[in-house]
Amino acid sequence: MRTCLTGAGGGDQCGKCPTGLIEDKIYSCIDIDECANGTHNCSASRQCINTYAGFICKSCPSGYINNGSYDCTDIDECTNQLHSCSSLRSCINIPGNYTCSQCPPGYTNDDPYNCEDIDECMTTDNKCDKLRNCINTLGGFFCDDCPRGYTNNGNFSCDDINECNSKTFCCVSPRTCENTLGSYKCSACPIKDKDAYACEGAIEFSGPSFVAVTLLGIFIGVFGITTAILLVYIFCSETGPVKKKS
Ligand SMILES: [Ca+2]
Ligand SMILES: [Ca+2]
Ligand SMILES: [Ca+2]
Repeated sequence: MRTCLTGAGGGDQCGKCPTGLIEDKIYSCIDIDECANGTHNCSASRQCINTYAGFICKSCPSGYINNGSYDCTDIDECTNQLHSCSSLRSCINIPGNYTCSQCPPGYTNDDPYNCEDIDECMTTDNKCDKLRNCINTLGGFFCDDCPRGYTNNGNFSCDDINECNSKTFCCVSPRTCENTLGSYKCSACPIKDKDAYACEGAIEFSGPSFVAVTLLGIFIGVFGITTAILLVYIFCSETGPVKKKS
């Protein structure tokens, strides 16, 4: 490996060692370990591997691609569509890897890539009035409409309808309307109740509510008296006091 000058002995008479080799004590050339002595130029992410009369840099770790013989370049997984972030999360490129942005409100971030809906109806986030059913949706929830006899008060609560004030009751005179939560009732008859609305012996609609008079007048004109009375009866059954289960 070492060329001596013609006719010369060893020592200074011999030529220089080739690149990557160094002269030892007996005038021969031995390998330099560039990895051990720090004279290699592999980047920090590429491991140095010593070879005879040289060295090589190991391939870049995952998340990087080789940039020439010594360096690495980060792979941008976001712009190259190599990521697994769900459509609800943005891809964020970082050296050697990528990460996904936080999930929008209403979802958990337990999974690094996907978002899982929070069932607010099963948590303390459920602010629905007990009269309104909580309906879970992806990313949120809502409260179902209030039951009969109530109106929605905002997104969560219910307000009782005062049927007596709104004149939508069906009590027949002499019975008067008394508002209750979710309904109304007709005051007690002096002698005997006929049903929920009238007294025994009273003439139907002889002193009816505003609604009954109005409806009856309209319905008689349109449908004739028999059908009209039936329609008013159905209206009162639908909107009147809730029948108690016996
Ligand atoms: Ca990256
Ligand atoms: Ca939800
Ligand atoms: Ca009421």
